[in-house]
Amino acid sequence: MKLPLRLPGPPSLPISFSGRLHDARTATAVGRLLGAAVAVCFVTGLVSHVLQHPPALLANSLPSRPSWGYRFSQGLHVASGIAAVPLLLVKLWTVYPRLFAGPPARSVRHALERLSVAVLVASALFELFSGLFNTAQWYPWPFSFVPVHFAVGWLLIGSLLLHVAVKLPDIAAHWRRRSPGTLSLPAEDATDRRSLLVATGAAVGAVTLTTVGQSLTPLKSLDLLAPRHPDHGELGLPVNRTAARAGVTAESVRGWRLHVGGPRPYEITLDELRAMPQREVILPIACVEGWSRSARWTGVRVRDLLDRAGAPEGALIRVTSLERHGAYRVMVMPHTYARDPLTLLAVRLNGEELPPDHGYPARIIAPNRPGVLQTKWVSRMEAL
Ligand SMILES: Nc1nc2c(c(=O)[nH]1)N[C@H]1C(S)=C(S)[C@@H](COP(=O)(O)O)O[C@H]1N2
Ligand SMILES: [Mo]
Repeated sequence: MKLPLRLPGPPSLPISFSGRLHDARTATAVGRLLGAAVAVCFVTGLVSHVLQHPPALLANSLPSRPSWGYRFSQGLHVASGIAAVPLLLVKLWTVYPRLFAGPPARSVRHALERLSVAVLVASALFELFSGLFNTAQWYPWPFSFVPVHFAVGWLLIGSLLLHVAVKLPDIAAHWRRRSPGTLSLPAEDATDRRSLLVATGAAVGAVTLTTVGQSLTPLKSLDLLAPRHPDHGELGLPVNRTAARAGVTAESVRGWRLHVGGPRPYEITLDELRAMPQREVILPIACVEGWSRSARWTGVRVRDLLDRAGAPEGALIRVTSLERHGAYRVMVMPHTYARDPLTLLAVRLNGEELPPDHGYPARIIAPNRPGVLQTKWVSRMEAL
């Protein structure tokens, strides 16, 4: 059946949309799923931001456990963002007649409401697509991804809360299966709505199953649409930035020494580092872009290296890479990570000497930290 859509009150609409399922009931049903996905994405995004760029207050007290924490939260961030894409498209399809309904503004209140919806739609599209492009390491824009994605995230959550508040009466009326009184819709539409929701659920299931294997490794064989496959890469671990791209050459690692700064600074060669007590840990690399993979690392505990330099227990540690340029050349490590017995300066990966692309001669591996902070080609460590 045709369902004419008309907004109440004068003046009458210059355009009139008609069609099925462009109604509040469908919009609410899809909207609550989308809202849940966006909420999960926002919270896990905040976790990621705080772990990567800790505010001064938390700078030296972030938890290094659970060791899989970041892997889990970032996997969820990317999975919920991907799941939100089909949900957003269906939601926009259900409401688009209203987006183009005239007149543009009936009152100041109405104008503000439409403005907030415009901000909501624009920020949602921006967040989901910029995030999706980021998982593919594709940056077709002139700005820096992290600060802009973070700022627009707040815009999105703010306009979403405002939208939910404005629509609360509609949401309340349509939340449960049976719409009360005049709001109830003909039976044929209920079947259509069910089909639409089933199809939407199938789309969400399909995009999730074909991408989530990039971090949920038991499902890695289904990983058809994910930009990364967790198995691809030397020694079964993906490589983001190769030694060649970082400008780290055989020349630049020749005669490598590790400088450890503190009250009793010292330098050691790779052979001396290998002669120190070696530990083995199983820890994941969890890239902010969504892929993650566990591996077996062997090396010296960072805290043993620091103790030898007399570094104070609570000091922040600055780690510097051989790499000449690049945003991840210098990394600061809170003492909670530096003192964790799982945190190593690793020299071996999965039983083999570290290959150049994985950070030869030595790299950091720490629990519950974003991949970008697992510094490769380490040359210097100092207590601040
Ligand atoms: N020095 C340095 N270390 C680095 C990077 C880098 O660009 N330079 N990339 C980081 C990123 S983004 C990730 S996800 C991890 C894991 O990348 P890998 O698998 O290429 O080692 O290494 C990190 N360590
Ligand atoms: Mo990364």
